[in-house]
Amino acid sequence: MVRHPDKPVSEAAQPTSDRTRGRLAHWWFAPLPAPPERLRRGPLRPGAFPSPLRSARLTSLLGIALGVAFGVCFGTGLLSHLVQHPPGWFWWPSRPAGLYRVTQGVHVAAGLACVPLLGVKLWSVYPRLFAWPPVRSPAHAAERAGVALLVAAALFQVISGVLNVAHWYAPMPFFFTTGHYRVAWLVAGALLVHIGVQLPVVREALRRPRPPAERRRQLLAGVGGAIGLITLTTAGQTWRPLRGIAVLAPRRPDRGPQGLPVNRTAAAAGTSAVGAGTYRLSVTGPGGTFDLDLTALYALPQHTAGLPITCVEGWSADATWSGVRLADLVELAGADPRRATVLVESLETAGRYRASTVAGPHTRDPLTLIALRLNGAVLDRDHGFPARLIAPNRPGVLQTKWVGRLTVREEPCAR
Ligand SMILES: Nc1nc2c(c(=O)[nH]1)N[C@H]1C(S)=C(S)[C@@H](COP(=O)(O)O)O[C@H]1N2
Ligand SMILES: [Mo]
Repeated sequence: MVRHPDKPVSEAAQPTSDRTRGRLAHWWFAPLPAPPERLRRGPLRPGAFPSPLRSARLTSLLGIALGVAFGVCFGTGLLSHLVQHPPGWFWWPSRPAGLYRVTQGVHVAAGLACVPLLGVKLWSVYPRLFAWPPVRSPAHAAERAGVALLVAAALFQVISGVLNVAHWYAPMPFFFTTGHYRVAWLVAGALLVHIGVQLPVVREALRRPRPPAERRRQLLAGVGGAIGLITLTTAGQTWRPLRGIAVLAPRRPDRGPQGLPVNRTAAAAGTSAVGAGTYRLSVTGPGGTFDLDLTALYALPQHTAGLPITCVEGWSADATWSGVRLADLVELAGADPRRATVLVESLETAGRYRASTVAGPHTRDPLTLIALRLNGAVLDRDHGFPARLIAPNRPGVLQTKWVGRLTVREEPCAR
């Protein structure tokens, strides 16, 4: 909505700054010359889009639903980013153990719900691409540019998110996580401006009496049905009762070695040749450095924890792990687990997820293990044989496999 000043401001009566502002506003809202009428053909002619299904009311309702879905995606996505790249002020608890599973599941579900919402919303407004005149004033041009940016950024988020869930990285010539995170801020900014501009229009559209259009209601029901269907056919990648109908989900929680999906295989990580006899876990702490072989690790008290692997891509799976408590190893290294941070490094020499940091609440949590066994058997190579980290309430990317080295630091005032 572009507001024009009601009356020309009487310049002589204004102080200088007001006068400049008045002139600026005048220029900003000044009508631009309309293009020649003979260009009004095809989609540009009046009445080119006669569908009675389109209405300000429909567009407003879809806009509200999209705003909520994007808000939820932004909040849960920002949280996931903070958990993976925690700034000094950020604190993430280790309990409830399945909390990240819920927040990331909601992130992916809300993102998938955006697919039909965004599709129908764009369908409901695309005739405006051919509005006449194309630009009425500099203010109108800025508004259109803002909407174009919002649409482009929103499409980028939804498409890149779906590609990531589908493990299809070929069409993305950038690192997914960084691109998806940066463009999220672009969407958030453009969306706030868009809401500010469109709020009066939405209020007006929703105040008007509801039209008796039966077909419009069917359209909304169709959008709701599509969202329900997408949710039902993907939720099975994390919620076992629905796994039988998870036709749209690329992962099933029970498919893979030892009944668990694999993110990166040992062959891909170059860790297939690690031998049980030659394996050493190197531990460095305030007390110095020592090595533990598998016999020494099995000689330490063994504990069992039922914890899910929760991939940021949206799949997750419950499993039963057993091995050595990280807190016990921290104590052996001469540090207090209540105040220690542990750098966990993989035998994998390259790769984005070859190391992770375990801080405060996760270090001392008795459920945090250097796991040696999974679901009742020795860890499969693809799940991190001979030893992998598993901790409660952490994204999968931080559950380092093929652990070769622990570096323990005592933090003066870790929470
Ligand atoms: N060293 C190493 N550990 C890793 C990864 C990796 O690429 N390298 N991938 C992580 C990711 S993204 C996930 S989701 C989990 C998956 O564990 P799984 O393959 O045993 O199911 O492992 C994590 N640990
Ligand atoms: Mo992952």
